[in-house]
Amino acid sequence: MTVHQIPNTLQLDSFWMPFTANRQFKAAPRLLVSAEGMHYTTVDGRKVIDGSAGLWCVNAGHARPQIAAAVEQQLMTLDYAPSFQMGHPIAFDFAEKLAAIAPDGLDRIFFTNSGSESVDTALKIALAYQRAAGQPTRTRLIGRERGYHGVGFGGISVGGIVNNRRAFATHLPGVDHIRHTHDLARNAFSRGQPASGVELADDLERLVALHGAETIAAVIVEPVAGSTGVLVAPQGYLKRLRDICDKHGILLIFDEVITGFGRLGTPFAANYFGVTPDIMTTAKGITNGVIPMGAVFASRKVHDALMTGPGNQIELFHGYTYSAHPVACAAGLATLGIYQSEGLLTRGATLAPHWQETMHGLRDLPHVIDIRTIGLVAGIELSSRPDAAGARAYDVMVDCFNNGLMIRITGDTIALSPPLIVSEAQIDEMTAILTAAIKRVA
Ligand code: PXG
Repeated sequence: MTVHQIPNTLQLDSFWMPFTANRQFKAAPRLLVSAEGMHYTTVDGRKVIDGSAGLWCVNAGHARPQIAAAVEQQLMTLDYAPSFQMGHPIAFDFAEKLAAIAPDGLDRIFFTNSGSESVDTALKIALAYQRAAGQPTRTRLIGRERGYHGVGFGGISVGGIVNNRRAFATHLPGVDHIRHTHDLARNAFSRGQPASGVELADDLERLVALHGAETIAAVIVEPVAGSTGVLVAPQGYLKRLRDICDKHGILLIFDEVITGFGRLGTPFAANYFGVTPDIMTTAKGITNGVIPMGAVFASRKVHDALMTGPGNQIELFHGYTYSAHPVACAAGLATLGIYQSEGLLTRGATLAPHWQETMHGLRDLPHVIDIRTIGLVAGIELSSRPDAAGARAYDVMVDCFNNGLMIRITGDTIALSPPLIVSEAQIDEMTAILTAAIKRVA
């Protein structure tokens, strides 16, 4: 792979970086210039093992030639084509192939360009569905505390992370939240689904009692929340949520932006938990992260309710210039091909025992107050320094990076979610770097 020379004149001022402490970063930048397989290479030529699959998206590992070839060929064949009142075969082909691996019956696919757009699309589909189904008073959307659903106004309204909300005063009206399921007192050091907390699903009954079911359109939750600190749904929780939704005519939306495409060792979290939502949002791994894309999977019930009225009318007034972008579809088809030929959508299940054992082996390190594992995900929560929430995990992240491992942090929780091609030896290597970092950081 070519290592690009960074000109000495490289200026960092103009790029206003997303979700980054810009001034801190620019004072001591961490620059990545190439990637292959499980590794990044830094600007100073160091190899860094990818413990986070980029941002939870590079599930098949970096620089896959099949994807690059498919993208190049597509660029030279049909580089762009609209999907409004026009179509191109590769979009239909990709949708059919996604439908074939979708959880039970979620086989109607709406393309977007990101997780945030998938969330906004899913919320809009839910509202449109209720209206079409003759329930126009169902306009209320319910999220969950500590939920992360991207950064659109819909997503931050149903989301439950205070920093993503407090600076932006305007939220969708009528939104409410059920309680989060994180409970260190009862569930610390859980492997897989925590044993306690099924009753937290009953919080939805509380909101039904408060607002009236006839005002509620949909509930959106992450089956496993990633960016809010690896929070796994307790045993029985999602099934109970499903039952309460069914009882009250509320749609259930799973946000599978990080859990989709093999992260838990099953194609989707819906498969892992054996609970099927009405709508599922995806992005990230859909194209191995290499071309922006997202997709919303809807049930026939939801889709068909909107396929009414005169045939010449647009059924859903929604879509993006780049919905079903042909190059993204090409990347997605090639990605799916790799997932299937290499068994990556279920490989996490094979690796999970080693992963779990290794990660839980860190429990006696200093400051570790919890470890949570499921599939190929781990959250390692550190106690916070007094008056400096997040600082300890940040220092661990920097130490890891300087010693050859990329991780993600949120608050004082370290999140690991490597590409699904990771070997057991690489899991051990990552663990060794992380162990040394946690020991070094006071
Ligand atoms: N829903 C969920 C559940 C997500 O995790 C989004 C929506 C938004 O996706 P886009 O593509 O609009 O960013 C996400 C994104 C992290 C991290 O390190 C997580 C995300 C994004 C960036 C970093 O935890 N999740």
